[in-house]
Amino acid sequence: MGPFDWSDPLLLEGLLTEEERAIRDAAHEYCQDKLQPRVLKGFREEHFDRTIMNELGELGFLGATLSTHGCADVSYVAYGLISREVERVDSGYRSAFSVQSSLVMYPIYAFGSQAQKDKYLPKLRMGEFVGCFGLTEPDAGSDPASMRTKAVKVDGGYVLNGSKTWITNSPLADVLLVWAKDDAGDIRGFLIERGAAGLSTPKIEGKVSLRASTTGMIMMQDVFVPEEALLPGVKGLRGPFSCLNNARYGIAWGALGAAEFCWHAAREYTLGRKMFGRPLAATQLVQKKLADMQTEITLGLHSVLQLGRLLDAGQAAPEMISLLKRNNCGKSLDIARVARDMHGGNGISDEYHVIRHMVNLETVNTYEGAHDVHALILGRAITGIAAF
Ligand code: TGC
Ligand code: FAD
Repeated sequence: MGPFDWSDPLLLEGLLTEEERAIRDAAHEYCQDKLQPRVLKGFREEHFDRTIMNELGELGFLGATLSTHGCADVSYVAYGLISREVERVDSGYRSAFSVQSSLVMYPIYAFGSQAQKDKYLPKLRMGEFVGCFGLTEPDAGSDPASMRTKAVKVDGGYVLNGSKTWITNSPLADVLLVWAKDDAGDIRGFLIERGAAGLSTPKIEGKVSLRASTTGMIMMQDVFVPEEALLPGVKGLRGPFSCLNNARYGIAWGALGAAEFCWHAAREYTLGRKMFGRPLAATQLVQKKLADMQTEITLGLHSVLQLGRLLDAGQAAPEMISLLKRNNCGKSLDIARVARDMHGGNGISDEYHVIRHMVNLETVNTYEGAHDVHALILGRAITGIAAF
């Protein structure tokens, strides 16, 4: 029999390639050295530091799975490992990484014209431009097919009217990918640039979750965009959902990074904290909680590694992504809540970080398809009946 590593029980490390380990190590070092020291201020002041995008760009992390315009062309597993390291610090920082990579660069790469790719990908890759993804509307969240935003064909382009809400980075974005219905009622993607007349992007204030990430609306009143703003390569919900596949996969890794932070923090805290004359970690209840966390994190990590390998081999199905987005977010949220409890009163202080992860994971469990909506996607696959 071999040795047992409590922090990597089923030896995930040995299943990664040398390149994946190197990327993971670079991401870990950057996140711990440069992001962790900034996160408390960002969270307290509800502020996203824009320079983080430039830093992520310089490291080659933005749009890293893409293979043109200087992008790094790394495996989906490597992309997941970066996501895990970023979210080990904060889900809001991982949001910025996901949106730019999977929800803005990927659709331009997959569905854009050559001119759109040449114009936007180099700038987005370096974080010189920030992008955002506008799908959700005030009355169309889980059911984006019911969106009201319209793009009416006019001479030389389109006129857009409507509103999007809960849009990560919309107040900062230089380029906004907005999904709207055309004259035929088909959903199409439009790249709107900041400064377009009739466009505004108010910030949503007062979030209790994901405070280190900027979230806003996109208001469009007779916004004219030229013909070249239309993403030519896709029509229908397949467009936004194809992007969501990638982002949801990254979140399935990322949420576990936050859970790992909480698990390690709970272990250290209960080893150091003495109550009734002995460390809390010497009690059966605490050890059971730590063992439950270890078990769920380990199962989640190995599952998402397998999913990454399937994506790299072109064999993944959207339902597989739903299964793990749902499981890993839900389990991570449970772990963060238990870790918060194990810290006692200190657990509600942001200086211990667990409550920040806990409130962040509430959003992560909801966006990119709410926990129950992914159950319904799986339910449809199991029964053949859509129960939405
Ligand atoms: P449905 O009939 O299932 O499908 C319509 C068309 O879309 C195709 N499709 C997919 N294509 C690729 N990948 C997928 N995962 C796909 N799922 C569906 C499908 O084949 C069909 O194509 P076609 O050619 O036959 O028309 O559509 P529905 O309206 O019944 O969908 C229901 C449901 C619940 C599955 C869907 O609406 C859903 O997933 N809702 C959740 C909404 C959501 O996830 N919103 C996310 C907004 S973005 C966000 O949250 C970003 S947060 C970012 C951050 O900060 O990290
Ligand atoms: P609703 O759809 O109203 O759902 C409310 C509840 O009802 C949920 O629990 C849901 O599971 C449940 N429910 C819904 N339908 C059913 C059903 N048929 N049966 C049973 N239960 C059901 N969107 C973007 O487009 N781009 C972004 O960048 C983005 N960033 C976000 C950032 C933050 C901080 C947040 C909070 C959200 C963001 N979103 C973004 C929006 C996010 O995707 C939506 O909030 C999410 O899809 C859920 O939609 P909703 O909020 O309208 O909830």
